[in-house]
Amino acid sequence: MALLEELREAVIDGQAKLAAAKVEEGLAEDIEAGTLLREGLIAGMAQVGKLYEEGEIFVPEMLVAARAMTAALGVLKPHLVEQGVASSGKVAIGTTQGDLHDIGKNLVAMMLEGSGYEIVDLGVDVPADKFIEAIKDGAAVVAMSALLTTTMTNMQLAIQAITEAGLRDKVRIIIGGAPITKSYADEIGADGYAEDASSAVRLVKEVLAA
Ligand code: B1M
Repeated sequence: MALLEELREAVIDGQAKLAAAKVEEGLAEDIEAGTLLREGLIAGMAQVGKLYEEGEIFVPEMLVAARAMTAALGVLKPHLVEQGVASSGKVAIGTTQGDLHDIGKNLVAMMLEGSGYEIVDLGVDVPADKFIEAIKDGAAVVAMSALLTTTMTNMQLAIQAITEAGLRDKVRIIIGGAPITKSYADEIGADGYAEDASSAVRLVKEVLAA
């Protein structure tokens, strides 16, 4: 579909206004929000990652692509959320220490918020003590995101710190992000792993019911 191709190109070229306009155009044409997200925005960003790996683009281009994706996500947000799913529970979410990637984390937060959870967004580069504070403030779930192989290990350190603070049995801890796997979640003692934002919503429901 031409519009999805144009949306991917707008993200790859870092054209924020155009990306947002293409999402609006897609919605007006009744293209599903999930399709615009997966086949437009996420596919465009995957291509950005590939171009970076191949040395065709550099960090500044990745950054403008991220801005374009964020702008387009802002338009998409009200259409992504599930309507009227009554659910309770406070979820503290953050990107792990040393890691500045926040698009995936924001997407997960957005979908959880739309499913009725109260979100405490701790932002990026979140040290263990911030997660601990959030648990003390009543977060029932801690969701950690990592995009770098060098920062995913900080998830384990955060879980250790939460355990040492005597809070491990008060909270469910779930993790996600491109380098994360279920076996890594098991290895570091997390309660679950979600591959994408919609599975994160299902996972939160599951861990809170367990
Ligand atoms: Co960075 N970067 N980056 N980057 N960047 C990657 C991750 C990389 C794979 C690119 C590459 O080499 N192909 C690579 C990591 C390599 C590795 O560790 N193996 C990389 C690198 C190397 C770096 C720097 C080190 C580059 C440098 O400076 N030399 C640097 C590190 C900075 C730091 O964090 N300390 C860096 C910087 C940046 C930017 C700032 C320029 C920018 C981020 C801007 C921002 O986020 N605001 C950026 C970007 C944009 C990327 C890529 C291109 C795109 C990431 C993204 O937003 N994807 C990325 C390549 C790629 O992923 N293909 C790359 C879209 C997003 C929707 O997907 O985040 O995977 P994702 O989230 C998904 C799932 O993973 C899951 O759900 C989301 C929705 O489906 N999920 C969760 C995520 N978090 C979850 C939490 C959960 C559950 C599910 O909780 C339970």
